[in-house]
This record gives sequence, structure tokens and C-alpha cells, in this order.
Amino acid sequence: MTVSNRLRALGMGLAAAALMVANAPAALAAYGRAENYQLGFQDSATALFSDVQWFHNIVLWLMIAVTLFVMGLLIYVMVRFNEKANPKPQHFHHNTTLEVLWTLIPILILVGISVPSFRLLYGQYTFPKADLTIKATGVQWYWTYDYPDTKGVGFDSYPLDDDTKNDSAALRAKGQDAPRLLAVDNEIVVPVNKVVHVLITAKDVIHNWNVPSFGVKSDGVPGRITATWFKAERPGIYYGVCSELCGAKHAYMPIAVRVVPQDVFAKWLDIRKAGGKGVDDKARAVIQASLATSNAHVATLSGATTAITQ
Ligand SMILES: [Cu+2]
Repeated sequence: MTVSNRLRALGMGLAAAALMVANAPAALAAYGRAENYQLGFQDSATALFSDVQWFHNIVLWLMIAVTLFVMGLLIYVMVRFNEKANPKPQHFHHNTTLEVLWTLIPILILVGISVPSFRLLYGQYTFPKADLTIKATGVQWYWTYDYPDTKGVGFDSYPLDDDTKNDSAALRAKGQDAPRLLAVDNEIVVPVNKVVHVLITAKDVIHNWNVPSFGVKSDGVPGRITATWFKAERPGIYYGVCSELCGAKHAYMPIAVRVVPQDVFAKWLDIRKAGGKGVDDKARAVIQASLATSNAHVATLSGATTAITQ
């Protein structure tokens, strides 16, 4: 067992019950987006973000323990040593044991926190070999995506218009998943369980590419390239929003990443490579068809379960 694993096991044991309470709202949330009245993080789709959540919860409970301890001491001092209880002031001098303890214990706590903290930082900035690279360019106010491994594959990604044209409302009426202010016309499509490098830049002002469920967030700065990476472990649709104030329509440049099985991705990429008229519609159709198949599969499975239970 490595040190970090041991630390993790220890922390998990200590905080298991408490974590369940802290995670309850997140567990109820849909994958890949925030829910109304949600507390806590969005559900995680990458191992790295699960670690971030674990670390956050551990530090939170540690903070609660320290705060309660200090508050308890304060209350004790206020009750035990107030003017009424001690009409005649007493004088205290050094207490070496106490001084060593109140220096050493906080140091140990901080060193303990720093171990998983640096491990996470290292994980975020150590890029595994890429299976796929995407370039995201922020523009006032939409995103442009390129797949540099595949020459010529690139497209703009605009939010569906809900205020004037009711684009996403129309899709929802048809039973399609199109959350307001998050759904876009052209989603980024990536294969599941593959390492994806994202190169981020901007054309005009600073934007920020952010997908909470992947635990990634990076500024897109004009004239520079920043990078992040993720390995999504679950198919689905994952949303984010531009997270750097970038002008009037800052709130209207969402990010939508569609994680699909490798074969669906290959089909989608072939259509994108072929290009031509109506390529966006054809690419969307491939994804919708794959979703319809997997939904039918789930429906069959739950039908079978119902049959067994009955
Ligand atoms: Cu922006």
C-alpha cells in the first residue's frame, strides 16, 4: 500500500458517514450539468475529478473539526476565565509543552494536507500520452473547435437560441435533451476512456474553457495556448460555461462535450472528414441515432427487469 493509498483509506474510514451526507445532493444530480438547488460538486466523470472531490471533502471536514475545537476553547475561556469568575486577575507564564503542541499540531495537519494536494496538482499537470487532441478557441461569443490530428476537421459551436427562436424548447418538445443556455448546435465529440488533450486559446479577449464534471478549467488567452487534459470514463453529455467575463454575451457561450463509444466516434469523425454541404446535420444525426439505440437498449433492459420482478 503506497503512502497516498494509506492516507486515502484512513481518510475514507474516518469520514465515510460524513461524506455520504456531504455528497448526497451531488448524487441526486444528473450527470454532466448542475441541477436546481444543487449543493456541492457536479458528478465526476474522470478519476482526477473524483480525487479532487475526495480531497475537498477531507479538507472540509478537517476544517469543521478545527473550527469546532477552537470555538470550544473560546467558549471554555469565556466561561471559566471571565471577570465574574475571577475577580482578582491571575498571571500565567510560559508553558513549554503547550507551546510545542500548538506549533507542532498545525504543522502536522498542513503537511498531511499537502501530500494529497501536491499529488493532485501533479496529476493535473502531468499529461498522459494523448489519444486525441482538440483545440478550443474562444470567440466573442461562441467556441470554435479544431481536431488538429485530423486535418480539416473543425466547426463552430453556438448555443441554441432559447429567447427568440426557442430552438432548445423545440428540441425538448421532441423529447431530446436540450437544457436551456447549455445546449449547443455542434457539440465536441470524444471517445470514452481515451486521453484527450485540449489546447485552449482565444481570438479577441480572454475566455475560459471549463467542464466541471471533468474537473478541468483553463483560460483561453489571445496569442497564447494553454492546455488541459481529461479522460472521460462514462458516455454522456457534459456541459460547462465560459468562466471568464468576456463581454455582453459571456453567459451565452456554453461548452458541450459528448462522450461516445469509439465506434460512434469513428463514424462521426468520418462524416466530419468528408465535410461538404449539411455536414453539421449529418454529424448530429449519427450521434442522435447512437443515442436512440442505447436508449432502446436501456428500455429493453428495464423492460426485462420489470418482467423478472413481476
Ligand atoms: Cu467567453
